[in-house]
Amino acid sequence: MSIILPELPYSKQALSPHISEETLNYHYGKHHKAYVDKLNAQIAGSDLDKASLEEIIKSSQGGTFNNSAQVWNHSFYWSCLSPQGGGAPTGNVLSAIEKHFTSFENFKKEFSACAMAQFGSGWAWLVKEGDSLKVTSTPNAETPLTSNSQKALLTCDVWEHAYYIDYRNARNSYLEAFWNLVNWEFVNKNLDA
Ligand code: MN3
Repeated sequence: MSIILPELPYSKQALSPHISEETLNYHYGKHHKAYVDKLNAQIAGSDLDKASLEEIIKSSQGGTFNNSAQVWNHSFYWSCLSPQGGGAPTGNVLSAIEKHFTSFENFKKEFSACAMAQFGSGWAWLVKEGDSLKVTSTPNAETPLTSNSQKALLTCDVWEHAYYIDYRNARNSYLEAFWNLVNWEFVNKNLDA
């Protein structure tokens, strides 16, 4: 069984002007695809050949971990974005955010500050931990999926390849654009699951 590159949930033009078609051509079409291709080469003929992506992530280290976790993180990230996204959260996510971060504005500030503070490549996350919500970041390919206590609700890719074409080195401008795309319906699904 090989790991499949999932279809993007929208067209490559759909996130423009916040994230351009050119960025998606590279970020999805080259970076995400390369993680899938390298992972398939690494697991071919090994005992992970028939494992699910989640099983591979939880049982591997080194290059196999990095590629498999990056495949999962990117698929999750694409689902966190939507051309119909942005604005204020709805449903249970709104009440949970107001409970744990006082207000949506305050949550945005904390999440963006966490994303800015991640040195080098990595990911910013909103996770559910026990009965609480928490903002956190991970370096490189690290993912809450390997945590026994955290469930990922929302992520933002802060590897430079996520924003360099559209915003050069200005991670803060990319983060401002990110808030126009957040798919709160998906975040709600993760919270309620
Ligand atoms: Mn990326």
